[in-house]
Amino acid sequence: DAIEFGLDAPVEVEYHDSIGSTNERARELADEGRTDLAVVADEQTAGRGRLDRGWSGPSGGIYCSLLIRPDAPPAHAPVYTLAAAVAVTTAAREGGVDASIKWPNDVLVGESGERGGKKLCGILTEMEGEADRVKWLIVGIGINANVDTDMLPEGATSLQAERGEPFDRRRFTQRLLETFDGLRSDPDSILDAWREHAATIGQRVRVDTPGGEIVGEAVDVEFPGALIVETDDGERRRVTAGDCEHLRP
Ligand code: BT5
Repeated sequence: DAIEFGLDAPVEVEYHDSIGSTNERARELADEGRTDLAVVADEQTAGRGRLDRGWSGPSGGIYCSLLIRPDAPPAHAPVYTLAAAVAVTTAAREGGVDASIKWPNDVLVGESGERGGKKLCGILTEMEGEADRVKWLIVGIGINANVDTDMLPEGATSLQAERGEPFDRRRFTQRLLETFDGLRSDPDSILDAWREHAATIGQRVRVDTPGGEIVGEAVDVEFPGALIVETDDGERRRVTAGDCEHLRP
């Protein structure tokens, strides 16, 4: 069930059965001046997460990097991470898996359950700016699709494990690319869709930010992707980067 066969995507797709990292490959294509394409693989052997963390990429997954050159300042980059999270969540829900987004870059399943959500997907957005404009932007999306959970780190889940049967990875990838394509030129629609698909809004959260830890209630998201947290002393904090944990009441 390789993704390649019969994929009907809104952008050009470069497909690999196995690759080190689709983000690395997309970067090579960016350096060649290319744009509006997706690098997609079934297996990744040297996948990367944020902050030098790794990403497990067993065969049966969907590893996808979108290369775009939006006419936008570098500061707008986070909104494309939100758009990708919406696209993954949409495709998962269409397939019967009740996924939701954890700010900023995770898609979880079972967030409303007692033990908290399990990670289905992670997103790594990389960018180069040039004179106040984005030169290239790569949105790397790793989805545990038809993968056994014992191939994954603790706390992870897969589409197949959640539904009890394999997903059509081609269809999922197609819906992912279509949804992202439909959102990417309209930041307002991205934020609206994000709020609709997010688990984080309304939760009590702890966010580890470069400037220290913030605890409070997540009340909204603001362009280009900042989380608004109301702390216990009633202060409204605007968090632009960090790792977020949903706290159980
Ligand atoms: C992410 O980082 O969640 C971003 C992952 C992006 C992966 C995609 S795959 C396509 C493209 N090519 C790449 O090389 N990368 C992108 P972060 O929030 O830092 O989370 C990383 C952490 O998630 C790790 O430290 C593990 O704890 C956990 N993890 C690793 N592999 C996982 C998996 N397959 N499923 C769930 N959790 C995983």
